[in-house]
This record gives sequence, structure tokens and C-alpha cells, in this order.
Amino acid sequence: MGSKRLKEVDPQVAEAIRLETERLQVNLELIASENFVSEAVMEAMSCVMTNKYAEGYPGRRYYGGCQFVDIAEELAIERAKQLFGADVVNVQPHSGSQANMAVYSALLEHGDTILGMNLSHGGHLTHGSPVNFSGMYYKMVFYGVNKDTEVVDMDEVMELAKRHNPKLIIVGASAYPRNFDYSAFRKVADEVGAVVVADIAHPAGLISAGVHPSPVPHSEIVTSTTHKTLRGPRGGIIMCNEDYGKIINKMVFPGMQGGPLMHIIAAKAVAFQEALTEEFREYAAQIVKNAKALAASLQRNGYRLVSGGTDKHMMLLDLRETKITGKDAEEALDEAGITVNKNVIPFEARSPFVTSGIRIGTPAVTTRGMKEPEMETIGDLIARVLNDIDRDDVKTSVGDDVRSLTAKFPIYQETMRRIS
Ligand code: DSN
Repeated sequence: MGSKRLKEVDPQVAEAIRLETERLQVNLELIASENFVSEAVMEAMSCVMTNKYAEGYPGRRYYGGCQFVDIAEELAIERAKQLFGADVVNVQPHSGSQANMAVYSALLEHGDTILGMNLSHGGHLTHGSPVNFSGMYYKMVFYGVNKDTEVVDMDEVMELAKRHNPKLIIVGASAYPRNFDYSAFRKVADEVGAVVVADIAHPAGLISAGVHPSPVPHSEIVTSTTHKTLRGPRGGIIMCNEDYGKIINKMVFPGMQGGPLMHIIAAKAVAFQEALTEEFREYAAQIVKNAKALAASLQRNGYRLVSGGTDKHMMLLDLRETKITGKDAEEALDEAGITVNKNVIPFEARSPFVTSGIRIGTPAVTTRGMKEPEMETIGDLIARVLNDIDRDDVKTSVGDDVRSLTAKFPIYQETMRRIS
């Protein structure tokens, strides 16, 4: 077996990794679904548990030699239960999409009706996009935001539920800057006999820290990713009450997946341990304070935010009044070292490849220690680029300011030393 370092075995991949590490250091990462995991989480992700087949669950595996990976999985489960107050936790889904697929498959027959959030109002691909399994296999009905308030209209949700009798209501979004009223969704579901599945992929870290309302008391099932505000490795998780534990576990394995990724499960355990600390609770609260400060800065600069602001870690900038497209804004900001993604806004007129909005989030910049004063500066930097989107000198000058700012908040220094 070779014991050579990566840069000796594969200098091209090693260099790509070094460049990516440098990009994270010098750029401002404002993609709402991204974050920076700790060195400890990365250590677990790259550990020998990647070698292990462990089909089954702790204590009930189809392979020998699972006694140590069992420890990691049991720790991940127990910590997730503690974090979210859930009865049953499955930490094996490889991703949020697989988590949702397992839940739908466990609860529904093909052709059954799901009520989910309209994609163009912030919903997720797995909440019914026609090009996704959810839209292909199930009959989707969508709720959305009110045109005036740009907030989910619970009267509309109730009316749709009564009209279409969904078996499952999915509550969650990828680009909705406001909190969901989980208890109101519970009432709607009870009225029509539906199951509530909350997809908390985006706010999971905020929920675990108590700075965002929890859907756990109001939902039969909760799905999430582990790598967004929760700041763990890329992956999924499902939580549910005792009534659903058996069918969910059975659908994840053997229903949907084979061998679990034990190194990732070990890293999930580490991330959950970090999320149980007071330091993480302060971090999560700071994410929201930062989002509010950044929103205020953008508004002071004359930009409009969908729904007028944010309750959580992200906001949607509505560019319709500026004539700039989301695509142009994403590209121009990228040239200045500011990373965001173009995003459709409610009642969008442009295609998803062009869009009239950009989505901006604060989890990653908060991880590197930035606070409200830096958010005010970032709002100004974004506005400088967008106000003069065709001027290369402005992008260059903003790029210099971005590098000066990020240099004061170093990340991954240990990783950089190791791989350079
Ligand atoms: N693609 C993710 C996001 O950016 O929100 C959701 O899965």
C-alpha cells in the first residue's frame, strides 16, 4: 500500500484542493447553504472509517468488525436526539435529497398527493420539481407566498389542503427568508389527516441552538442536511417520532441505500458535539444578527429585499428595479471575490438560469468570526459592484477591499500549512 502524500500521488488534484482552500480564505463566501466545517470535522471525514462496510444499524450489522463504527453511529444518534429533542434519529442518509426520498417512499404510494412550497417561491427541488423524483412520482400541489407580503399565506395553505387532500405536507425551503409557522401547518394537516414533514436543511443549526422555532413538536417527521447552518459534513439525517421509526429506518436501509458512509457518520457525530456547546449557540445567534445587519446595510444602499428582510440566515435581493439580472449580479460579484448565487424570486418573470434575484447568506462569514460591523461593510461592497456593474475598475477596487477584509479573519490555516 502506498504511503505517499496526495501531492506526490496526484499533483493535479492536490493543486485543485490547494487553490480551493485559498479561494475560501480570500473570498467572501455568502452562499446561504454553505459553511466551513471545523478541522476536527474534516479529520473525522478523512478517517479510516471510509473503508468499512456496515450495512444495517448499530448492533445489527450484516458485516463483522463493526464494533468501532457502531460507537461513532451511536454517538451521532444520541447527540442528534439531544440537539433536536427527537425520539428516533437516522444518521445514514447520504444527503438531504435521499432523506426526503426515503420519507416519501416510506409513507406514500406513487401518485399520492404532496402539498409543498412552490419552487419559484423558495421551495426545494425535492419538494415537487417536475424534473425531480418528487415531481415525477407524486402528484404535487404547491403553496406559495402572498404577492403583497411575500410571506406564506396560511389561509391559502388551508384552502389548498382542503381542496386536494394531500397525504403529506412538506414544510421547508431553500430560499425563503422568513420563519415557518409550524403549528399552523400542524392545524392544516390535522384538518385533512395529512402527515407533516419538516425539511429543516437550511435552518437546522439555528433550530438546534434555539434561535429559530423548532418543528419537532409539530411534525411527525423532520429531515435535514447536516452541512448548512449545522456546520457538519455533507450529508442527511431523518428524525421522527416512535410511530414512524421502524418504517423510516427500513426505508433508508435496505430500502434506499446500501452501506452507510461511516467516516461521514463519524464526522456528523463530531459536528453534533460541537453544536451542543454554548459557543455554537452563540454562533447561531450571531448568524441571525449578521443576516439582519447585512439586510439593513443593503436596504440603506437602496436595494429591495423579498419580504422586506429576514428572520434567519439568508435574504433574497430583488433586482427587478435595477434591470440587472441575477446572473449578471452573480458573475460581477464573483469577479470581485464575493460568492453568491442567482436565485428566482417569487412571481419571477425570468428563467432559473437568468433570474431577477440573488440569495445571500451569513453562515460562512459568521464562522470566520465576522460580526455586524463587517456585515455593514459587506452590504456596501455588494452595492458598489451592483451600482456600477459594468465598471471593471470598481470590481478590482472592491476585490482589493474584500481581500483586506478576509485577511483579518483567517480560516483553515492548519489545513493550508499541511497541504502547501
Ligand atoms: N442546493 C441547496 C441550496 O443551495 O439551498 C439545497 O439543497
